[in-house]
Amino acid sequence: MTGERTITVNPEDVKKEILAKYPPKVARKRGKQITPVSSEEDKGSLTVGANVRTVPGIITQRGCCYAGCKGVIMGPTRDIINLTHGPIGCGFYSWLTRRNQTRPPSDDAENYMTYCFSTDMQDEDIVFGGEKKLKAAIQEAYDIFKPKTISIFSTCPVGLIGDDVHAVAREMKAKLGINIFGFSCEGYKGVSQSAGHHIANNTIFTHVVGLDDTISDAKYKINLLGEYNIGGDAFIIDDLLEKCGISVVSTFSGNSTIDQFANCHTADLNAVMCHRSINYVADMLEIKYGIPWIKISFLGPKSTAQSLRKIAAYFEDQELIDTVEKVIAEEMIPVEAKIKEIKPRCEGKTAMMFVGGSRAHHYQELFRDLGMEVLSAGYEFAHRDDYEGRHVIPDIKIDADSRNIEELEIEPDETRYNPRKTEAQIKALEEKGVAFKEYEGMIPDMAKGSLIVDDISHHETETLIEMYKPDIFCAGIKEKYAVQKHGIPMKQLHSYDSGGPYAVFKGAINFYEEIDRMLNANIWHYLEAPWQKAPELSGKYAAE
Ligand code: CFM
Repeated sequence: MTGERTITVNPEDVKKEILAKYPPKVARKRGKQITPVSSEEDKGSLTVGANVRTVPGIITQRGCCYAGCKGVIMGPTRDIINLTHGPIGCGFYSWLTRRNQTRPPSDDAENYMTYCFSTDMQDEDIVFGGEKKLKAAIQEAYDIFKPKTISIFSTCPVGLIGDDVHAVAREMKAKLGINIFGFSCEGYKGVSQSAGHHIANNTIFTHVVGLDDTISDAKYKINLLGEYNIGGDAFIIDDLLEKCGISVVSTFSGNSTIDQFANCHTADLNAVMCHRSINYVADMLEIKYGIPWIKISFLGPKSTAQSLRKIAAYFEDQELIDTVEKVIAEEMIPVEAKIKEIKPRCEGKTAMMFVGGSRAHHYQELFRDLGMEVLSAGYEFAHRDDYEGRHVIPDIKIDADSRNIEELEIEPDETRYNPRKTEAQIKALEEKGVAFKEYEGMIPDMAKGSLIVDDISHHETETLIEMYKPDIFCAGIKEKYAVQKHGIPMKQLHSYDSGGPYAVFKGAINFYEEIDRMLNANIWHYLEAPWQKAPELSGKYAAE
């Protein structure tokens, strides 16, 4: 799948060097999460240990369950009052810290994203219980804002003292007559924010999806799952889809509203962008309502074109297929021109990326477009299927941490289950290359000589940098300045620093320009310390 091999470092050596610093027990554990890609042929048999506890004492980049639920999945939804039940720090640190943008239709439309709602638990609430305070907070939020939905997020202490947020939600829902529900997303659940994604998926599916059966008369209706509008990505994806004549019923959850979720079961196809965070909703929508899902990616022009073609092929309408081809041809002109301009300045350079649960894979294409090689990549909290492909799901061992996260038993809806395609149609489409319910993961795209590292630590990051010497490193704010101190440009792929959007064709152009600017900025030449330039002083001890 990948082009010419340019990697000269032996990934086995890098792994050995990383593990050499650990005590044997830790080395054994970490060894399972570090996978050298030593040959093209063996890629099919590689495994990457993932979704397991971080070793205590190792500095991880992971977040907590509450962060995955409140910040990631529910964060971009503007018209729900998201109330954090807990000490103020949890609410404060998840307040607008992710660059998910929103565009309310008018100035007076509901938009609570700029507010930070919290019960601000104090010592006495921990000792005597916080339910009363929670009820009062819901009442207060209702009195001031009159929202149509309030949701409650549980933090660690709430689970430890046993406040029943669901009972409070039921009581206040009956009292106020609006939709109120709670998330059991205590920070300590699971091993990372991934647990919070699953809990958010389950809760929204239970309390919101299916509440509004209105079917719009748009011809091609899809849900965009796993796109969070960081830096405005969802805005330009929406523009592109509109240009093609494809309607988005609901986005989970970039630039979204509660009404979109309520109505999402009326779409005819689910297009899944970030598989890790939202595959549960995709599966549940299929089982309950009969909507098939396909994996797509709008990061990189090739993936964008391929994703549009898949969506068009699914609807089996020549008019749509023709429009999509026309749009791709048009959009590719400036993309190709930009690649031609920038590639000579970036070709042969190398990159590394360690991000969340999908971008460390999706962003590789944009670097390859510029003739760059990806030396090493990994996710913080993805599962084995995000590395190895969904075919490994039946082999994944369920451990105590995952057993803690509820799996909903979903049945076909008695009246609304409506398979959008017959089995024969699905088979015919699969023969044409439209794979359903399939994600092949990161491994097929990794080059020979590269190294995959799951849940990377600071020590491992530094060893990789020293041995592979990448030209650019991509991760998040926690790594940014440590990496830059090595004299290596660092691009944040979570927040995009202050840049973006980077999705679809237009965003790809922004990304190429950004990488060019970062790689070729003069500043990096001035980073050599005087003793690195001048010959070292040599001397002798008098005693010798
Ligand atoms: Fe999905 Fe995301 Fe990601 Fe993610 Fe995230 Fe994010 Fe991410 Mo930061 S939902 S897994 S929990 S694509 S916030 S928008 S960038 S770690 S790679």
